[in-house]
Amino acid sequence: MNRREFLSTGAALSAFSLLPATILAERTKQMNSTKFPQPLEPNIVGDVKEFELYIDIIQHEFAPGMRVHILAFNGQIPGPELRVKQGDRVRVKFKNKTELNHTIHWHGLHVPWRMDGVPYVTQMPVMPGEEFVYEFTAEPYGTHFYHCHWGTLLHMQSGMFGSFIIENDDDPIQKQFPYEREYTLVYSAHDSNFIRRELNGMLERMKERMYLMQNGRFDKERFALFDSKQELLDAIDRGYQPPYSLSRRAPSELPMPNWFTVNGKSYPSTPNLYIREGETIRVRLINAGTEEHFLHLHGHDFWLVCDDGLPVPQPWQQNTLRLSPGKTLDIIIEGKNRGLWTFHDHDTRRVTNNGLYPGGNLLVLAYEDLPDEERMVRPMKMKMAMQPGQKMNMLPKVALDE
Ligand SMILES: [Cu+2]
Repeated sequence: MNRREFLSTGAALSAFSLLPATILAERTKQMNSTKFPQPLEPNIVGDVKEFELYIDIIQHEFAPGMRVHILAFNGQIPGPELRVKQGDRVRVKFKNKTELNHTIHWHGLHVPWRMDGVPYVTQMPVMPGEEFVYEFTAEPYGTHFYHCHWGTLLHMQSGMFGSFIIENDDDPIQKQFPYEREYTLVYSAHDSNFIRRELNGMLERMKERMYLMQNGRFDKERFALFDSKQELLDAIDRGYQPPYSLSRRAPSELPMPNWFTVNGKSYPSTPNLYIREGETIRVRLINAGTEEHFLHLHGHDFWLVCDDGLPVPQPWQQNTLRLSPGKTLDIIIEGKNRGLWTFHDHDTRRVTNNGLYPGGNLLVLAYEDLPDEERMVRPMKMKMAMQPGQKMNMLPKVALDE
């Protein structure tokens, strides 16, 4: 199949899966419920909610037929959703099942500093096979997330992130905009070539390091591994050349994301947001990736109600928002204009898969109570079909000013 044929196949696929009959089918709706972060059940130990998270390497499918090896919390990307009440005592037992180092950082939470998950600042990295226990009180209220803080450029885009929702029984958003359903959407961007190359390289280096450690021949400097910043500075004074001075990687080798995901999936596998006429829904948006997203909703103005988890003093309406890396925004959508409406990045480079449109973080706001007569669409192939003996009097131009 050449590139032109592939593109036209892509367009046909897009049109097909956006048909109301497909998107509103009971089977599609059932499958859709699995496309959101699944909440992790805590064990209740005394007055503590105890969660168990582990990290391992799995094979994951961004879109049908596109599989990559990634780092996944509890076998999922994003990791499971941790959802607690404000003021809850939380314990997270984190087990590292990979041959790489990791930590967990609680993004937006006010944890004691020793629980902040920054290697060599607040704790030593959690080494292969090791376990680390995080414990803190859930503060403040709102939409937050967690992610690995070791080798973040690789580890985050490889899948090490998940939503962390802190609820309040006296929810100010629920009071102002009574909503029945809510959805969590975690955005990310991935360079699949970078992930493959770097993960393989890291695993090779770790194998060598473990071997040398077991044989008492491990050399800290060779692996750029120091116990403190001072130890590194002292080594440099003695003539040690840190990796960055040897220019291991050119700026052009920095990742160029070619996959843009929502909840770990790219279109056509992205989740749909179902709504009914007259219903109000809350959508929690989290950007766990490296790219800025300009999310635009067709046919509606939504309310921006929370910024970084904090309720904004005066919610306001807009139809395009800017979701910067590390930011969380909560929006309220009111079901006032029935139909099927796309919700996508207006930086259209991010609605592609491996450079081809359509793809990326394109998703649909779908009115599930759309009347039957509005679900009918005349299929493209019937429209295009030529009658026998019919003559085309207009041939399409295939090239312009070439
Ligand atoms: Cu990690």
